[in-house]
Amino acid sequence: MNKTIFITGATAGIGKATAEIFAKNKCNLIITGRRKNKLHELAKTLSSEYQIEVLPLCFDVRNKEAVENAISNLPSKWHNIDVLVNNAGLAVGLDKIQEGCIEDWETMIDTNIKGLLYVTKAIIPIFIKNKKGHIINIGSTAGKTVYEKGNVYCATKFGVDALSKTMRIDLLEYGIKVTQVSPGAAETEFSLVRFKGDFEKAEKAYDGYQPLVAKDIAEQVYYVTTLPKHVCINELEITALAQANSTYIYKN
Ligand code: NDP
Ligand code: 8X3
Repeated sequence: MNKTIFITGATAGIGKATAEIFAKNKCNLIITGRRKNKLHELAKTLSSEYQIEVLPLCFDVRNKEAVENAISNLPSKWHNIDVLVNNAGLAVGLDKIQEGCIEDWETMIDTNIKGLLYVTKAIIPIFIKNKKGHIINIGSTAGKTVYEKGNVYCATKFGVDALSKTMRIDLLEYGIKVTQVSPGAAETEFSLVRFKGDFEKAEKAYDGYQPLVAKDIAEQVYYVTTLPKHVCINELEITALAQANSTYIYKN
């Protein structure tokens, strides 16, 4: 039977590439994001190209009621979810702590931590009922080593790291897998969002080295779902060849 994969933040970047690779492998998809047009366009393309079923759900992960409504109203044929990919997330701003913008901080905390928790809380009962499930949290190298001006974004990804580890422990008794996939710099819309639409600044983030692309991460997300039932990868950290961690990138 085809697997069903629930992916948050599938309108761009890593989430979109993840949807594409699972679609290629004949999985049915529930894809989410705030940009309705992009979401519906992707659903249409993937369902016709790969003859799979795709359910687009448009909501903001920061909106607790919207998350609960979307998931509690899933048609029964969509209850057989195998994998949740908690991917929706962002950095907003790159400022020293003393110069940071509180609104930016709140957006990151509300999306990267609280949003991930709302979605996870709504999906876990389905996994427990089905006696199977796999949660894949997209962390970051920023959740392993802090860097200058990374402050609140790093804090949210350190938070995701702690949540991934504790989810793994708490869900042991239900046989639910938890994997954290922690990418380094990947060229997506991430920097454009971080720099609030400033293309020049966004492009500079990838000057002088070859960064990862979304597909590099998506392939690893797919890989961790292909292992035997008794095998769980708890953690994968993936960087470009030129990047050792958050602070060391070899640039020419
Ligand atoms: P993109 O900006 O390309 O994609 C982010 C996705 O998240 C979009 O689909 C966006 O959809 C969705 N999203 C953002 N905020 C919300 C929200 N409030 N509600 C619902 N969906 C939301 O970035 P990436 O693909 O690079 O980022 C994906 C994940 O990877 C993030 O968690 C990021 O922190 C992490 N990451 C990225 C790295 C990188 O260098 N690119 C490295 C390490 C980790 P929409 O706008 O339509 O809502
Ligand atoms: C994204 C990678 O280094 O820009 O999580 O924070 S970084």
